[in-house]
Amino acid sequence: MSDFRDEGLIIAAIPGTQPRPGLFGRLAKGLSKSSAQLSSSVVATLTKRRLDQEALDELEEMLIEADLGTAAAGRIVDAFARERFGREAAEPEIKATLAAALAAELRPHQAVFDPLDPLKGPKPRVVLFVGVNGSGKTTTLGKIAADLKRRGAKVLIAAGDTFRAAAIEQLSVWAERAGAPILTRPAGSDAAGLAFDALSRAKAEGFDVVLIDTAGRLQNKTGLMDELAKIVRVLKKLDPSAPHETLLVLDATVGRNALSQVEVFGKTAEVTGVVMTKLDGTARGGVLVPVAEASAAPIVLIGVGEGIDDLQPFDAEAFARSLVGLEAG
Ligand SMILES: Nc1nc2c(ncn2[C@@H]2O[C@H](COP(=O)(O)OP(=O)(O)OP(=O)(O)O)[C@@H](O)[C@H]2O)c(=O)[nH]1
Ligand SMILES: [Mg+2]
Repeated sequence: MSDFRDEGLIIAAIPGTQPRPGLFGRLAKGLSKSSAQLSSSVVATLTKRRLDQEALDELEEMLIEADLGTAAAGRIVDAFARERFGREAAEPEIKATLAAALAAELRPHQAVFDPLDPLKGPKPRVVLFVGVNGSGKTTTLGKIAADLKRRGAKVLIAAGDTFRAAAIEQLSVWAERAGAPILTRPAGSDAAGLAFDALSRAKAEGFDVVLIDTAGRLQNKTGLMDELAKIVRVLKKLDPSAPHETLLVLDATVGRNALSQVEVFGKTAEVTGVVMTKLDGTARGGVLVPVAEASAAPIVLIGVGEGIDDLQPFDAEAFARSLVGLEAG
């Protein structure tokens, strides 16, 4: 049995737990730009028309334009070709077929992020946040801290982005909002040293989780990548199994550029889960499909807004239905 409360936002995907009310509504609203684009183009092209080769070719083109990638677009078109529509397909059938095909693409790539799962190993659990500049690392860390605190966990935040003073201030605001202590060092300090101190303190004081922010790093800046490797090395001196989770935070608004980030960070850091943020700010939410397929690590969380409650567990079924503008299943 877990010592923690079985309710919350980001653990809603765990069987037997209570999702917060309104989760699907927030998802649908967050994805409204993407669904407006995708469903209107697909529905307009296919409704009241025979699904002949020409229609299927047009569908494939649209799916590729919606950033789904050629491989997934091909398989989704195949699913449409197998479907025995009547002479003319109606909008609800088209949307349902598209949602089912999208869910089939995404289902193998979803997983639950739950650092409080007692089966995962001894505490404290260390979660490292990595990604390029501005992808949403600090915001995601803040949202997760708030959720873990609400579930009754003892959470320590480490301001490992020692690059900029503003980054430390931003994280301090999140720590206060979440009600979690934060360990900081002046800008310019060694990030690995701070991570070491944070884990030492967490072990000594019986924390459940340590959340470590890092500086946004461009994949081609080897200096910053080396610093990331150093943080990992130093953590392992205290706990060879740390970091237990390394979350790669990706910004959906960059579209297919996210794919190269998956590749580079997958090589450098042992990424255990992907977080896709800013899905509310883009019509390119379909990019989650090729990202999920390119990443060795599963998609665990999605960001659909800047607020403390705008982080959700990734649920392939719900995501697929929202993306085509259908109600909760
Ligand atoms: N609309 C929206 N905005 C988001 C989301 N997640 C993060 N943001 C915003 O994106 C901006 C950058 O987020 P940060 O969390 O500072 O990104 P970061 O990766 O820590 O950035 P660096 O520390 O500069 O590398 C902020 O203005 C956030 O409020 C989201 O899911 N939706
Ligand atoms: Mg940051």
